[in-house]
Amino acid sequence: MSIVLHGYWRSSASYRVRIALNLKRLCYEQVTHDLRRGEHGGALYRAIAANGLVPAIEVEGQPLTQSPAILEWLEESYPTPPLLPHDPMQRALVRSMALIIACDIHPLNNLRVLKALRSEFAASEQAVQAWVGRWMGEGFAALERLVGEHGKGFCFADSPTIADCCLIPQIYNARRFAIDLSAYPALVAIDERCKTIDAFVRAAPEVQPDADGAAS
Ligand SMILES: N[C@@H](CCC(=O)N[C@@H](CS)C(=O)NCC(=O)O)C(=O)O
Repeated sequence: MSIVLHGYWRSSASYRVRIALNLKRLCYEQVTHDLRRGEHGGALYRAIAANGLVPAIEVEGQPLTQSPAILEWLEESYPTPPLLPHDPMQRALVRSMALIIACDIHPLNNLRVLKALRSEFAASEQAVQAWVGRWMGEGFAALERLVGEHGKGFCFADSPTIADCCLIPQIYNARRFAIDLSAYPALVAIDERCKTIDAFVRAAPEVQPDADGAAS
């Protein structure tokens, strides 16, 4: 099965998919779209990704966007190792943790939203920083509580799930924005644990082929 991942090294939504592909031990080709240069908005990429955002994958030429949908497709197509528990309520709990990040935090702090705050609403860098911190703080507080209730080393129980695939990139984003993580010790502990797991290490932004270390 040929899988092409369209992404960008610093894109946290692409990072989610890289982690899951690695956990599933799948080979994939990466095509980069430099978000700083607006390459994701061009007609060529829009022909693949109607929403003009990364990531998208192409599976045998069939495009698929939205990282949560991609993670679900991976789980259904490659069930081993599982990234969702077996029990329906437990599966829903894991999804709800993943969606705190993918629905409640990330869309509010996305590049195009921050750009609009600056250019259309005259927000200062200080205001943008406060905005990012506000939504990340609310989401992380909820997750910290849920991990306390359900986690045993990872977001849910004792092995990585799609919630961890979403959490680790969001912590990476938080550090980029210098968000104070001291109120979320359970989340930071998961991040530390994942730094010892090859699938997470190989998915990290700084080791991607398109990583250039520049600010975006
Ligand atoms: N809901 C989408 C979000 C995708 C998304 O927002 N990707 C970001 C990078 S992490 C992007 O392409 N941003 C470009 C922009 O905002 O202009 C997903 O989970 O795949």
